Amino acid sequence: MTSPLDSPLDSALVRAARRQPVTHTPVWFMRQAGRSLPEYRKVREGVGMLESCRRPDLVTEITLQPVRRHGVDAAIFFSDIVVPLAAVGVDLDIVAGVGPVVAEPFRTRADLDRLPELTPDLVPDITESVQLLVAELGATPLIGFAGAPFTLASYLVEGGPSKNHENTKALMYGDPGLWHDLCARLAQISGAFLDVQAAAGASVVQLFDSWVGNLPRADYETYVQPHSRVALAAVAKHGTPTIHFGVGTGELLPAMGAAGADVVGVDYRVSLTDALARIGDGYAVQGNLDPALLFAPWPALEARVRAIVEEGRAAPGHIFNLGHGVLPTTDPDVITRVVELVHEVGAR
Ligand code: 1CP
Repeated sequence: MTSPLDSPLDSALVRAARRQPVTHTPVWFMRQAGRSLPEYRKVREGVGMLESCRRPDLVTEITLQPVRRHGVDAAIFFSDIVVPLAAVGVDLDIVAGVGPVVAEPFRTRADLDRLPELTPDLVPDITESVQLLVAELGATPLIGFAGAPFTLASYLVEGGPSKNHENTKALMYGDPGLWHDLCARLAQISGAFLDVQAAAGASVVQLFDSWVGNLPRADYETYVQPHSRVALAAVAKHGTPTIHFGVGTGELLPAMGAAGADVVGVDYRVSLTDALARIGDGYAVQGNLDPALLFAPWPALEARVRAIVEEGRAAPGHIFNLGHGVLPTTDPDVITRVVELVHEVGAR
């Protein structure tokens, strides 16, 4: 919705993140790349997930697919939160239908030796992919991202996806010294991954702390927030706006904002109105349609989209999104229709 000569820094997405006036409510979808698109499944045929994240030809094609198809206001860089861990040498794989699996889970101080610093020379392909994308995207902003220290630690310590995070919590509460050292390493890796993307031209970055909603606020502030603050601060020198998102984080929203975010991501369990009352007007908000509503009959979905856009008008900045990622069986045409509706009712 901008002319090709415009800069992504003048886009509705970047302006909303900076709490500046916008021409319309910007919209993108977490996990818009991959997942539900047939054109994604086609280019991924016979290529492993981790390999596809390291090939600039595939990364650029997959990142652009949802922009072409849906007309969203931003591209999200096609990668995964474990890509920087693999880049520093952690033995892991992304197993289809499972997610990230770590060969030897992290449990002791000796394991820290397997987590060296991330330096840009370890990820030249990421710089190349971002540069190619920024050139292709013109006025459409590219969102870079990384996993936050807590969520990365949960995969390393559990060895893979986990419901209860019991080993992670046992380490955190049982050996706080080791926990803080582990998270300090992860904050460096996460921050450096964001920095590489911002330096190569990403206009916004999002820090995903997907599983941190499993902690009470006081523990979040003690064990997690200082490390997430370091990761987010890594892009301050570029002036890049930051989005901070987690699932089930209703109790943590003010603390996640205070970690140094410009935009607080809100999942679908808390209304934007309640979220704004909790965080105050010092932040923009992103969210928060329930991904399952994309399966509901159009009148029910339409009413909810309109209500969220309306609630968002009271925010100092609102980026329309889901409350978590697109579910794999979502009908892509429904996503396109939601984008059109947000642009129609979100026009200023
Ligand atoms: O083979 C495949 O196609 C694997 C599926 C897949 C894809 C397409 C995985 C495995 N990751 C991705 C890409 C991805 N991952 C993106 C880029 C695309 C986009 O957003 O449009 C992003 C932003 C991520 C981030 C990610 N990976 C998160 C944070 C976001 C969230 O959903 O909370 C997390 C937690 C992961 C881990 C992960 N990677 C893949 C899976 C299936 C999972 C989750 C596993 C679990 O439940 O713990």
